[in-house]
Amino acid sequence: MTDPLILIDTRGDGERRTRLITLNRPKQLNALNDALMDQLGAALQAADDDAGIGCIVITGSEKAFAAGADISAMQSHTYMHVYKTNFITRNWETIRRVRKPVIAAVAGFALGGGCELAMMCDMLIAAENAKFGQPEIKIGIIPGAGGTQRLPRAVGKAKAMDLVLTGRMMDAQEAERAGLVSRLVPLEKLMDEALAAADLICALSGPSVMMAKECVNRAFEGSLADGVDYERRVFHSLFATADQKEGMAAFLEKRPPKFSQS
Ligand code: DAK
Repeated sequence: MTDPLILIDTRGDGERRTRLITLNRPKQLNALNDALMDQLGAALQAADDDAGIGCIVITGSEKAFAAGADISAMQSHTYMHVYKTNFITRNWETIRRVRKPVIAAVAGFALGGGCELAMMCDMLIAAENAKFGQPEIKIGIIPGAGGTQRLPRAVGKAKAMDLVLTGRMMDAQEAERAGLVSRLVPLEKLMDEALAAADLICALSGPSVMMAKECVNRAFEGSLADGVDYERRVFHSLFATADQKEGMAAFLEKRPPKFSQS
């Protein structure tokens, strides 16, 4: 029996719980091969479809979140092969379609496709030993899963150019200063912190959480004016929900809200 490429667990004890997905190729530093990405895509889709799940956490090992796409699987590919098969695009796109929040809990190396995967998540919580980079240039390629696009949006052009052109790694402290990382925590606290954040999200109104995620993502994809208009429409629409009535009533009555997810 071979080890599963990802481990799937459900955490928390509220009405909606957290799906914890652990990348599990520790000997290869969680190098992301096609089979692993297929399984990750299926697990993300299943969590998104499950009404009992409110948030998803993706993590790796203490040594590596993921050291990139699997170089041994790519080395012999030809241009015609990668072009015709739309190389590994299919199973890397699922995460972009997930509507529930996805938190990356990153320890150790997050390089190449591993850094890109972390950047595709909605929140990035890093352990103090995390190291980020886009080292593809050192093996004769460039980032292929959005690294040249998301990294500059996260850390600005200057630092993105530095990382993409030299292939150097940045440590967790530099990544936090640059705005790539939302929280930096000691390694031993990483999972507690990520799962506690997920628990908080699970307890909220799912529809407003999904709409908030959509709106923040709009900020990266359109103009400021369009984004603000979009946010306004979504904001108005939330007044049609039971959870808005309940959330505000609970505040005024000085009690915790009981969201019906509707
Ligand atoms: N692929 C395959 N194996 C890897 C790997 C990788 N990316 N990274 C590490 N490994 C393997 C090593 O070969 C080694 O295997 P054995 O020799 O034990 O069999 C084992 O993991 C342990 O690694 P090391 O012995 O090298 O460990 P060290 O602590 O000395 O070094 C390191 C750790 C992370 C600095 C080093 O392993 C390293 O530089 N790894 C490669 C990092 C890298 O270049 N990553 C970028 C890969 S290219 C796309 C989507 C994604 C992508 C492209 C397109 N589309 C959607 C179109 C992504 C491309 C990439 O990520």
